[in-house]
Amino acid sequence: MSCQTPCCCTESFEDVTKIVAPKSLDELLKQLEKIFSKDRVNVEYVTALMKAYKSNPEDWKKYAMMDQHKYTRNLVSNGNGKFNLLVLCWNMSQGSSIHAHANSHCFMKILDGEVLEERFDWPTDSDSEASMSKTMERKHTKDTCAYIHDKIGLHRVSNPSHAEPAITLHLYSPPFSEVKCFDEQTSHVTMGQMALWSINGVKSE
Ligand code: CSS
Ligand code: FE2
Repeated sequence: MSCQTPCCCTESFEDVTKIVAPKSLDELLKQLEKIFSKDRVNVEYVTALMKAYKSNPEDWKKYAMMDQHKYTRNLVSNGNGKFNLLVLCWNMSQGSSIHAHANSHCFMKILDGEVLEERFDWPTDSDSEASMSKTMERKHTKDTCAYIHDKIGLHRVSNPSHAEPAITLHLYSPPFSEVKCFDEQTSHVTMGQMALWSINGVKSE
């Protein structure tokens, strides 16, 4: 059984004070594989571990493929089936829709630039045509790590800069390929595909 409640895992089955900062993205991935081989997810520990890795473009540049029209998802690893690790590239002013996370854990570490996260409540009635209510907005800066789960709410992520791209590292566990997307004005739901722009540094067809 994996833990379904994001905030219940503060027991010290992994001790945050004993984190050894990963010296590279590869090292981070190895530590993540070990952690996620267990059935429980310690949100606090994974957040701290992803934060402890100091972003080095040499590690992730092969995954950083930008597109002019839409942000890209670039698969780094499928985490032995336990998680997907992706580099997302946000060109100037690009952003996601408002979306959920298929009941998975979502960790987002900033590798370069800054992103804006806007959080929303789940609509109470998606047939009501009511606009969605924003609960929070926050900028995330380089080397910080954010976390969200459906139990916390919904969010939209964007690169607010008109001058600099932003690069983020996302871990989704369990992995998923479809997400619920929401229209801000009407709360209407559509399904979105988590299409991959590249896999292991190779552009998808
Ligand atoms: N879930 C979004 C990115 S923000 S977590 C996506 O992959 O499109
Ligand atoms: Fe998200």
